[in-house]
Formats: sequence, structure tokens, C-alpha cells
Amino acid sequence: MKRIMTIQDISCIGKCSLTVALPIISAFGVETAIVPTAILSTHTQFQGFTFRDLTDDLEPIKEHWKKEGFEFSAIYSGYLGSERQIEIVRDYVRTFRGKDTFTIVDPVMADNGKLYAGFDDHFPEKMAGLCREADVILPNLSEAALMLGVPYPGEDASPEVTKELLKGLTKFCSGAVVITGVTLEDGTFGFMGFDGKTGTHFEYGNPKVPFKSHGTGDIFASTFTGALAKGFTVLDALKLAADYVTACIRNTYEDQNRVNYAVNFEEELPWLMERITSNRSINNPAERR
Ligand code: PXL
Repeated sequence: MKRIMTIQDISCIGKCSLTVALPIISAFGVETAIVPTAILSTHTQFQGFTFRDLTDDLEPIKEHWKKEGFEFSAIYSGYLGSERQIEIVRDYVRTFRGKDTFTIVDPVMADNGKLYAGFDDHFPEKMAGLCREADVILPNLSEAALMLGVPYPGEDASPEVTKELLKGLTKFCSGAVVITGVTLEDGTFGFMGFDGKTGTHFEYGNPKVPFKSHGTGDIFASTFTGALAKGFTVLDALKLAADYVTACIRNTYEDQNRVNYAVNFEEELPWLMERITSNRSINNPAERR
């Protein structure tokens, strides 16, 4: 069985970071080794969340794993609580990256043009530094703009503006740069990317659901990581991630009893598992059960 490592926080309530990465990646039949960077009572969109910093545990965990000789086919980092943690993750990547290890950095730090609570203005620059270690980076529009030090173009950024951002991001990552949560030329909503290795642009979208929630970026990155470890190509893994996030958002939008802090990813896991082995389209209702 393949083993991947994911480094991010545990938000006890919030359905984000490790509490989605662990079930989703496991659903692909891939061992998921977790490095918890902090424990929060909730994600940071709530007022009054607690935050236990686990930075002091990260070095001993790394040393133990090194001694045991564990190997990883992918390393995926998400939300990190401090600049020091970014440095430690860089060290993890350099320590455990083997010849065939794929490194995925989701530079989680902002939404709607604003940094999450607790991050200062230097954080995006440090995160951009970590992107240099990655084979694939998965920022949203806010994170892309912050790392590039340009104004946030708004949620409805035109495809031309998104392409400019992609071009800018290639200076941080020579692999695949992918911006998530973007509106495409045909009005669909999905991702746009550029593969520095092949010099090709790619994009994919689904009909937009008029609903936004938290944690969807983490669901996207986790699905992508699991699919990649399962042998999907980068583009097919990204498409599956976009379809699954859309399924989760649709499910939540239609749920009268939804919570306001996350999406119903659990109810769409059976659909995801079917997609892992078949290749059903999300947009044909006859193919959805
Ligand atoms: O979903 C991203 C995320 C992850 N972890 C924590 C967060 C957020 C977004 O707000 O607060 C702790």
C-alpha cells in the first residue's frame, strides 16, 4: 500500500485540514501518515477558538520516522500555524523526499482577499518560499494574489487575470501551478493551471452552485493527493477533486439542516469511492445515485 504524509492542523470541529484529509485519502486505499501541527477547538472562522501549538513535537516525530526508515510516495502540506512551522515542513520535505515522492503544497492562509486570523503580512512571502519545494501548488485566488504581492482581483476574476496570476506563480514553482475556485471563460467554476514541465495550460469547471463554505480547499487538495497516489494523472486527479468538491457543495446547498461552518463531505464519500474505480461524470444525473 502506498503511504502519504500530510502535515496540517487538527481543528476539532470544522471539517477541514486533517479531519478531512485523513478520511478522504484513506478512502483511496492509501495509508495516511499525519503530522498534526496544532490542535484548535474549531477552525479559525469561529470566535474564541483555542490553539495548542505542537511545533515542539514536530522535530522528534521527524527524527523517529527517520530512524524507522519510513518512506512516502507523497508529502502534502496544508494550513500551517507559523513561519517556524513553514521552515519545519521544508525540512520534512528535504528529509523524506525520495526519487518518486510527489510534493503538494496548499498554501492555506486566506480567503476573500484576507489573511486568516493570526497571520501577519510576512506570512505569504514565507509560504511562497515553501512553494519552491513543491511539484504542485494549489492556491486560491486570494493566496495567489497575496504571494505575488498584487491586489486581490475578487472572486469573479476574469480568466485573463487568473492567467496572469498563474504566470506569476511559475516563479515559485516549476511544476504544476493550479489556482482553485476560479470562474472559467464558459462561466463554469473550477480550476485553472499551468504545467511548467510541459508548458501547457489546463482548466476544468462545473456549473456553479451559488453557495460558499469553509474547508472546500482542503477537500480539493486531499482528493487530489489521494487520486495521485492511486495512479491518476495530475489532470485527472484535479478533475476528480473538482467534481467531488462540487458534489459536496451541492449536497450541502440542498440540505435544509446544514451547518454553517463546513460542507457535507461525508455523505458524498460513497460517490467518491465509486468514482475512484469507475469514471462517472458528475454532471449527468443519470449517472449519479
Ligand atoms: O480550511 C482551511 C483551514 C484550515 N485550518 C484552519 C483554518 C482554516 C480556514 O479557516 O482556520 C485552522
